[in-house]
Amino acid sequence: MPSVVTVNTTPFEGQKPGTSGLRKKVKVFLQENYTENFIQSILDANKDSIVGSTLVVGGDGRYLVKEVVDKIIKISAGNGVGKLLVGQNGILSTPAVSCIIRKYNTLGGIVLTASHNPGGINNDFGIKFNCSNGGPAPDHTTNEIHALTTTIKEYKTVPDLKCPVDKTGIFNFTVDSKPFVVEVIDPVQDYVSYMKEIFDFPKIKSLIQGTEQRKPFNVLIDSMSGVTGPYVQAIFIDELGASVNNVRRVTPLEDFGGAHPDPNLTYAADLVAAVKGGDYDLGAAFDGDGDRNMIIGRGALFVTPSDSLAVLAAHAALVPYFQRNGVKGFARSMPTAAAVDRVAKELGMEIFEVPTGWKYFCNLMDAGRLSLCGEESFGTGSDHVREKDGLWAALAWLSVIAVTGKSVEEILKEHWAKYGRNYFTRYDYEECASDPCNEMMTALEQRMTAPGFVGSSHTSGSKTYVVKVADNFSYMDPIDRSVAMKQGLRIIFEDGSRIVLRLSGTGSSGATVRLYIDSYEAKDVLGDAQVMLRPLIDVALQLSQLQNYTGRDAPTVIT
Ligand code: VG1
Ligand code: CO
Repeated sequence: MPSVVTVNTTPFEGQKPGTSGLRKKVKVFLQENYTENFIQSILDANKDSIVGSTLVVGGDGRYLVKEVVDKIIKISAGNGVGKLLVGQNGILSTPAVSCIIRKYNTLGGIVLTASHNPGGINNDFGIKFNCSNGGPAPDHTTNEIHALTTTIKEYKTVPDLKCPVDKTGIFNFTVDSKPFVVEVIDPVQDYVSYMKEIFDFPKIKSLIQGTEQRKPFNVLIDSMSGVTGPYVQAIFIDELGASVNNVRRVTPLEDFGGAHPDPNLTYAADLVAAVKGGDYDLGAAFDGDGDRNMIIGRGALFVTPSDSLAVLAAHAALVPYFQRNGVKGFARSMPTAAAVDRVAKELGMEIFEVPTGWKYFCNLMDAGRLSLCGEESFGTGSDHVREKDGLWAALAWLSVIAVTGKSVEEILKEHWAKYGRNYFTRYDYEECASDPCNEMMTALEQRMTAPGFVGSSHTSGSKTYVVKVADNFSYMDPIDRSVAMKQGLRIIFEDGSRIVLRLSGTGSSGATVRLYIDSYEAKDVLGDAQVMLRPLIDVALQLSQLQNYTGRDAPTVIT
């Protein structure tokens, strides 16, 4: 009979979860006891309810997922967990983990992913804990996990417990006379049947297959060699009748084929080129763990995530899930352009502005005040789960198209004509040196908060902007009244235009600077965002001295 072994260990520095879990280079996780320490600390943070509990375990298929699943099985057994629901081969998308936690009322789940960061031995890995509501652990829980990692002395494991995860089935073990169960589950089944409840699949199917009156709506769906491949095959090919020519990169690869599994115009450039050059009506791509999405229309017309959220909010009533459950409110992260705010106003709906990171939406959803929300970083979702959900977003767009009979372009242009347009762009400067970036943020904050800054004028070309508000964003959760401070520097001008600057909390080394710019136009809605926003970008670069501090004269990624 396998039995529990207690292993002595010492703390590692820096096991502090960021915007979405602990993300480091694979080689960091490969250090002896590094991964074990963090898993033990997750279980210790739940120590009052861990014995006999059920947890969900799965990841995005990247390098190290299988090895870490095996460690989690052994350490869970060592800590008295009753049952694990493990995705076959360790595969579960992030939204699927959230769906399964909620469906089976588990204590939570452990998600193995570094999301949109590259994979492989020389790249990134990540571990995230989700709570019983299916959502990413809130700050007080991740702070507790981090505190535990700084004092850890031992972990408990069952080294002799061998559990294959390459086939579905129920595996019963007895560990020191107590039962321990591993159920290896089909990664897609629960999620796919949930999507069939949320959306009208027959309607989307007839859109994709066409009818006697209408030619098929030709989609190109790109899984970027991430975890959504099997979900895309099950949904688009098996359920919705698309052909293999409608999907690409649907086999999950440990290194994502060497690519950056991030669905944006830079890293999904080949999807953009394929849609531009081909006869496609809609293109969609998802990130490594399946929570992000990019939507483009015919000719590769780009839908900014901020607009995507607003369009879906305006059409939410067309989705069967919302018809049954009602639409209760909208939200966006602070850097996300305020397009959805205008829809909320029109519909008389509550709207919330939260810090960056999906965890900040979840309390509002649990309290029944939020149905639909999004982030400018290609995250869109609803209260059907407690993660953003890439495939959900693509299906939501297809639903709107199926019901209205309009193209992506018509939908977007009609939206702008009605509500006006929030031009938006984000500049990312990836993997800069940390110290100068921190200095830049400190210097800018000092300048912004010095007397006289509010009211000051800033000119670029023919445009002059007058500062109305300048602060480091802080947020009080309306439900539990917890406060998140220092969530990004923002300068809001008299005309409503905004400059936001923050440092990424998902990188695994160095610093990534994100500069967000947005500006509203009521009438002039058909311009090019980069041209329209140029004066404001110049003001932001002048004010922040970003090029001096980072030594970069151009961003790594422009969205
Ligand atoms: C980024 C995005 C944020 C998103 C987070 C996790 O965080 O800006 O909006 O919630 O990634 O997304 P940061 O701190 O790097 O800006 V994912 O797809 O990595 O789970
Ligand atoms: Co992701």
